[in-house]
Amino acid sequence: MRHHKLALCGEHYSEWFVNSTQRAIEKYKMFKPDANILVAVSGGKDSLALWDVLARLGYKADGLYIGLGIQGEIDYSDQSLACIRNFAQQNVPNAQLHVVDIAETYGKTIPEISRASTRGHGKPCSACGLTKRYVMNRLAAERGYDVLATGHNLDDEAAVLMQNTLHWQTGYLARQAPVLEASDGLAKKVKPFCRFYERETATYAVVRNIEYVYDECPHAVGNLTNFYKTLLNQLEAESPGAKLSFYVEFLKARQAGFFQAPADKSNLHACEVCGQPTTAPGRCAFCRMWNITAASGGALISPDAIAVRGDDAFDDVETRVAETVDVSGL
Ligand code: Q46
Ligand code: ZN
Repeated sequence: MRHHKLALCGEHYSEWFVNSTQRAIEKYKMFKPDANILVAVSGGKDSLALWDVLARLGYKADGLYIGLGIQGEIDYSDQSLACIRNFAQQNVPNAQLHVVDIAETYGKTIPEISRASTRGHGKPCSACGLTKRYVMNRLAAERGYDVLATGHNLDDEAAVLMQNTLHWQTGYLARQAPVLEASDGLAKKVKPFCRFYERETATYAVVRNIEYVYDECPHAVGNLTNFYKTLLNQLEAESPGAKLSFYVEFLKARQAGFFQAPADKSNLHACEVCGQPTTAPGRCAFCRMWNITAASGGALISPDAIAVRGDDAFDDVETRVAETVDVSGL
């Protein structure tokens, strides 16, 4: 770790990583020791490492996997779920894993709904982002979680920061933070790894023998965020520590009040179909994209719609239903 001037063996690296995460949790007041945490897991190194670290720190942290139905050359979604289930059995045996399969729950995969809606525009990322945000918020609220944790690392945050800065998106800059407090029915969101370089989370995953999906989602290839990551990596190679400084100094400026969020929250109201907060009149963007109406059933993710699975759940990797897996009995 050049920028920290540290050289550690595997065991001490792991200890340093876990302790640094706890310091970030405390520094940014992410959650208290008794918080009920929902970790959004994709099958990649960051989110699985995060779930692992939170469990090792003694937090009560469950997982949420959203099956997007993205295959590509590597069967991306199936591989991701298999890695997550394997990880959950071995590393967090007392936790729960919620699996929401989008095609089973809403009738189409993400690529299919993207093609069917005007949000497609070639890549399904817009439809995907909207759907993931919705499902995460809604499941966190319906299952009574205090906070939603994601595995965003410093490289992710710095790339988004660069993108928003180059376009002076002051509203987005005001909302880019390690902690977004709960408001108007939206879950509190935290990013405990926001100060770790991507190579640091990857090293932790390797040191802990965590098997994760190495490949990115096939739709991530060539996206703008990756372009900014490449630029920032060039900067970092010339000036070690530049990424961390860019992000941390931004957080200080933000804290000092340099960026103001637009006061659009006052326009939030409940979607007339699903009840989730929205600024759109009538139905929220999610219900409109998925063409969900009161007549078509409305609340598709509800505690009743999620079956609690027994011990055989992990034998059925092809399961396509929204489910909650209790891994404590394995
Ligand atoms: S948005 Fe786009 Fe990601 Fe969804 S379709 Fe894949 S690349 S997974 S973070
Ligand atoms: Zn809605």
